[in-house]
Amino acid sequence: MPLLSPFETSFGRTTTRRIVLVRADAEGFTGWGEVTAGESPFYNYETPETAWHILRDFLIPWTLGKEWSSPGDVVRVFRPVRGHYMAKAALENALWDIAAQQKNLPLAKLIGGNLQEIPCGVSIGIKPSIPELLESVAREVAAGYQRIKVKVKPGWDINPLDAIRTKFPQILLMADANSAYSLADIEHLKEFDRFNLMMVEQPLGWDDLLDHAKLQREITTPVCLDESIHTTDDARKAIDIGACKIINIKLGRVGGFTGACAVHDVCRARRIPVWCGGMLESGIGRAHNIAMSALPGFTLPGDVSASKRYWSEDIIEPEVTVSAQGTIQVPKAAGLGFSPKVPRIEKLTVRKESFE
Ligand code: OSB
Ligand code: MG
Repeated sequence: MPLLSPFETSFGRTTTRRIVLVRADAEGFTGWGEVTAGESPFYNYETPETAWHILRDFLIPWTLGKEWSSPGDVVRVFRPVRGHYMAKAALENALWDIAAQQKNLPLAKLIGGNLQEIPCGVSIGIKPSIPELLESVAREVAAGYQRIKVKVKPGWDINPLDAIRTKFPQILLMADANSAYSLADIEHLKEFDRFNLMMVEQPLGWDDLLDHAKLQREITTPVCLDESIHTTDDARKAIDIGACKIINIKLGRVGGFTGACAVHDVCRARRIPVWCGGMLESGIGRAHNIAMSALPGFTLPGDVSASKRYWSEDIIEPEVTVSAQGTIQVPKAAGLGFSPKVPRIEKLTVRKESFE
């Protein structure tokens, strides 16, 4: 699916998404899940190809033809596969979609989410120039988004943040570095403190906790972890050593709804706010993100935004829309609450494999 405009982070530029969808059929119901891995192993080690392999050769054979009392039961069965959280999440989440339809409940309700609407922010990529960045911020603020996140990297940080703060002194603003810095940059990162940022996301190593704790002791801006958090153990350790004050939860990165709810619970018990991250998802992953964001600990605006920011035409109907107040309504219908547009999905399909 070609993105309407390229999205650039400290690790690279995405122009077209290559997405693996999982369709699961059980007892007359159909559930959908999305592998949120990037096209290249630059955010984490997973790609659509690794997910295809792990799903085809391990997770699907272990799931097919079995009886499950809850979709969360697959987590235990998937455990022998180390990591590969995004592959696991796609299949587990498709089963959650089925379970919600079977129980005639909105997916958000089934996982314990009660929010009727969720607060939304946007993630703005690295731009060719500061005027283009400011134009983009102005457009999203005017659209009503409650929080602006900008991608930063060495050479694209102080100046863009300064320009945004000068023009928009009041907005909720944060920066995401996707692991572009190291502890050697600590004096430089201290300069971020003057921009009154809500948080700085994953400034250091993609799998690091300890250095983030050292950094957090030296800066006033709260550190938020993204890449480093996959499990409740990761979250507990990060919080205990002071590596972060906020956690971004991505369904794919934590292996699906069971993991996401568990990380959410650990954070909530320790009064660590969480928010829903995004991976440039199609409507299917986006619908799952909306359901997750209805959990009570998701108190900060997330990176879940309108379909039309990404796609000329999404693969679900209705498309995801955002109100002028920067909120998305959590669907009240059973299951995902959005219908996959199967003919459009078929048209976009370049490879398909069925297992019975
Ligand atoms: O770090 O949050 C991230 C996109 C791809 C990979 C990593 C990240 C992102 C985003 C985009 O920030 C969020 C979105 O709009 O989906
Ligand atoms: Mg991030």
